[in-house]
Amino acid sequence: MTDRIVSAEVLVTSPGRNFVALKITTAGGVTGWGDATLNGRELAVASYLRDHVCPILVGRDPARIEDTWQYLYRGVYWRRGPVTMAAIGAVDLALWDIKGKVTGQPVYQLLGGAVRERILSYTHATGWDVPALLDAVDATRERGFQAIRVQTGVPGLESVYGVTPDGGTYEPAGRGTGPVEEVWDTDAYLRHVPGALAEVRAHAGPELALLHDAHHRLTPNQAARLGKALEPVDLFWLEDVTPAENQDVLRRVRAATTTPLAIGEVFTTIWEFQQLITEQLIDFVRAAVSHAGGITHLRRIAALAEVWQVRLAPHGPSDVSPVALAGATHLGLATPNFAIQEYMGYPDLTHEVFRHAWTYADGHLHPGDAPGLGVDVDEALAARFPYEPAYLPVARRRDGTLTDW
Ligand code: KDG
Ligand code: MG
Repeated sequence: MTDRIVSAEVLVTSPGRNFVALKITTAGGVTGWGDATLNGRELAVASYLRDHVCPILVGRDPARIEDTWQYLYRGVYWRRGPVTMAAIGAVDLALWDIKGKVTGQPVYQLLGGAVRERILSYTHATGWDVPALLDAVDATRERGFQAIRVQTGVPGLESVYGVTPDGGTYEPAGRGTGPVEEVWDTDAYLRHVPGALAEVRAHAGPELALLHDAHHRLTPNQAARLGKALEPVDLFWLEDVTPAENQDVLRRVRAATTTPLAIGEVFTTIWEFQQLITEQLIDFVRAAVSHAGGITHLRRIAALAEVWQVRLAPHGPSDVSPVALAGATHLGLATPNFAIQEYMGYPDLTHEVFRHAWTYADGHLHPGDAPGLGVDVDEALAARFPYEPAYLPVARRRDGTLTDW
């Protein structure tokens, strides 16, 4: 018998950081959860959903996931963009959750079943100076991680992406009424990072997978130089070397270095990945299941990538909620060309609000076998933590010019 959607509600909560969740309920009494968190712009997606998407979901058949995706993408005319795609992603995740609960299957079974026993994950180790970074790498290995993203401070700079000077947990979105302004100096970064990462490799030995994120800050020529300089470090990947809107310039980077490149955490559709994949300008696709239109669309991006031997490595920082992380782990378990899942981790309160079947052990994640995505939201607890204004930082060069953060 055909079911129908009777309500779609947006929940904005801040248990340790801001999240936007979508709850879809069917006439049959089944609920599904999606993640619509867009770091620093949360309320824009909440409004897009509440004001424009939720009303037109009511009455639709929740089983028709692909048709709903097309309806919200092609049917809107104003397609693409992070707000639209995060909203579509939330609906898509919630509908897969519902389909899993209705059929009594974990979502990975609906995607064709497991192609591996568990999925490799990486987390972040940071140190303001190299000795602190080496300690952080050791401590992270003790937690079982076999793949670690390493970021370090840069002499002469007071703040650097991914690192806290006091060694505390790094969270990019600062709470407050406006963005923090950071001073950035690419030349200082380029002078420091190859040597620092070489020390990490010498300390860690050859087997540990090391990753590094340049966070969109280099010119193509600088990226080519850095990639070459890092070849002896044998990185698993170098991430977001350039702001990749102009993808032609990446040919220059690719021609200069064999250091593997990971790009695309800010991309939201297959069309933004098309050139990067078909010209083999990247090795890893970094899109998040929440920001890139849900499981339905990320699966399609992975299928295109598979043709060109590019692998899927979804974005998974603290701003990708435990609901979306669940979606990524189900997809990762069932996708042959999945490579690795970022797992930055969450504040304790976040785990209490989002109770999840997915587990972390020994450097790997597993989605669990609960029907659907396997995440339940404690709505009463969530209501105790209302939205708090929070912004990602902005970066300026030493002369005050605004640059990419
Ligand atoms: O919201 C911004 C973060 O998601 C981003 O800075 C994290 O680059 C990131 C990463 O690779 O985790
Ligand atoms: Mg990144």
